[in-house]
Amino acid sequence: MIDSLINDETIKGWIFDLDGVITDTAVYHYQAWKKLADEESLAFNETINENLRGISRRASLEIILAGKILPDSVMEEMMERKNSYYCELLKNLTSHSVLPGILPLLEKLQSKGRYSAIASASRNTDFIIDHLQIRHYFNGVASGYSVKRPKPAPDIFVHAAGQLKIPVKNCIVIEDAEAGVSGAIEAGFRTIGIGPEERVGHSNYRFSSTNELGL
Ligand code: B16
Ligand code: MG
Repeated sequence: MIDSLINDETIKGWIFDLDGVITDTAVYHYQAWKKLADEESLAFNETINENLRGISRRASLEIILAGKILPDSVMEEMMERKNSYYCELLKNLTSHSVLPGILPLLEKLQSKGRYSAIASASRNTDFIIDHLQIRHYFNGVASGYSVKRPKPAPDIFVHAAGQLKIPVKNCIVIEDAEAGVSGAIEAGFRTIGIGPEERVGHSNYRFSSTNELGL
């Protein structure tokens, strides 16, 4: 199925989510949030972590706080602390940390003359793509700094399509998060979901894992 999408001349722009599609930093997010949560005696486990997929740092903290109201300055300090733990873990990323199937897909797209961009909620996007050594595949990079409204707002995908100068209807978005797929659909993109039916079953095309993208 992926080959027919690559060969589809109406799909000129390919917009990739980062965490969960290009690399798996979710495990580092989990470890960093867990450390913060333990320090603050807040409940945190893998199930709560699953709800943080694709959403912003602030929205993630709000979920972990579970209704607890704190001054903005305290929240800012917590987000910074979590990010410092996370950035320390990100130093483990290398060119081998790209998920299976992604490099063959990026190479095929490049050889076909398609354009690719990243659309990630992460403010660490540049650091991550440089550590993965994949920047040369992309004609655009949209990150957590590019737009005001985070996913599930469609803004980041529209921004990435704008960087590629390709209309939304001629782009496809690859996402692992429910919020990401919903945002892309709202803007009129075609979508490829990576993951289980319960999470990304609303995408146009679905693959259980990135492995299947390289076939
Ligand atoms: P940061 P994506 C998202 O990346 C993650 O999935 C999400 O868990 C994280 O909270 C968000 O980036 C912000 O990340 O704290 O590094 O700015 O899936 O949109 O590539
Ligand atoms: Mg993601």
